Amino acid sequence: MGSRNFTRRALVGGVVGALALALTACGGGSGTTAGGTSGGGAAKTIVMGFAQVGAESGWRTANTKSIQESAKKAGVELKFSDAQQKQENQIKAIRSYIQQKVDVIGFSPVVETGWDTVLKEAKDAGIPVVLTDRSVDSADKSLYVTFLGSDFVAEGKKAGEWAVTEFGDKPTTVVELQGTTGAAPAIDRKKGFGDAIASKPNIKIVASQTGDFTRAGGKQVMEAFLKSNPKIDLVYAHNDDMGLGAIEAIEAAGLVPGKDVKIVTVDAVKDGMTALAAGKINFIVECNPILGPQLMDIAKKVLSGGKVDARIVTDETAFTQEQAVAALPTRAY
Ligand code: GYE
Repeated sequence: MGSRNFTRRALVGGVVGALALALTACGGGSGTTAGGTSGGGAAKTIVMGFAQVGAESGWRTANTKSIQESAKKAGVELKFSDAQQKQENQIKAIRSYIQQKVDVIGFSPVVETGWDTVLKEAKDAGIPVVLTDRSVDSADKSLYVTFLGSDFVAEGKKAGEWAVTEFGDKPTTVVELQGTTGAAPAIDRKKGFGDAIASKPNIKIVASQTGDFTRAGGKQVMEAFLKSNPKIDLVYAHNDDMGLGAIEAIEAAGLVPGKDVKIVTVDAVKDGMTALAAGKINFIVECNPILGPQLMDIAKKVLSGGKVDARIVTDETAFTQEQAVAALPTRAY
């Protein structure tokens, strides 16, 4: 239970390729690297198609860099596409990877719903799909090999628990900047936060709207929130970028971010951590974008007939201002 074995399609790349794959598959146990059997010159380079969400945030930039760098390091040939946060572009990219007969597809779905058809096409073509970062809501779990990424509900919960500690029994008005509508991290971070403050009727979300995970979106929505809400105690932004946009709006309104209006965000990318260290953000829940090395390991394992867990959760923490000051000098992203 909890793990899956994806049998790779046979005869890909002709007889030589099939032989190389058969060799790696027979090797089975530890120490075997898919496509990396040395000797006999039959090594086959793994080709991965990666369907990325876009370039909407600092988190995404770090994630893309991690995937590209670790592919290079692992000797994986990467075909990369940026869908500009559009589902139709991701579907096109996946279809083109299927047509190109890549060995494995890595995929970070912009929204949760609507993937069954294209995932079925990949499955029918014998191409394993590894979900990274965000998940899909498909009932048929055989449509993908594993989901590697964060527990977004837990992240939202950490943000909410911080709010409960920070504000206690004081009447508190919260505005929420949601991530992309329909995206797993937007749905789950909303839920986790809501659960954490459920027992505190004094902490009220008075407005909640999407800022699409972007700085410009966060700024724009925050401007509107400031106009229609006379007193805002806390901004809960589903990512650092929207929190950074909110800072601009708060300052433009003549208020002091971190003091007059407190801010809690998720991600802990460099710009967010810098604002936290400066006291403009009050607390950040970490979301780890460095998924590349694990993705490459999973691809190799799956293609050599190995088993991988159906769900791989990344390790994460959270930061106060003091912790951000201490962490910043060695922060990689
Ligand atoms: O938090 C946000 C990005 O899916 C975890 O997407 C990711 C989120 C991340 O745009 O900054």
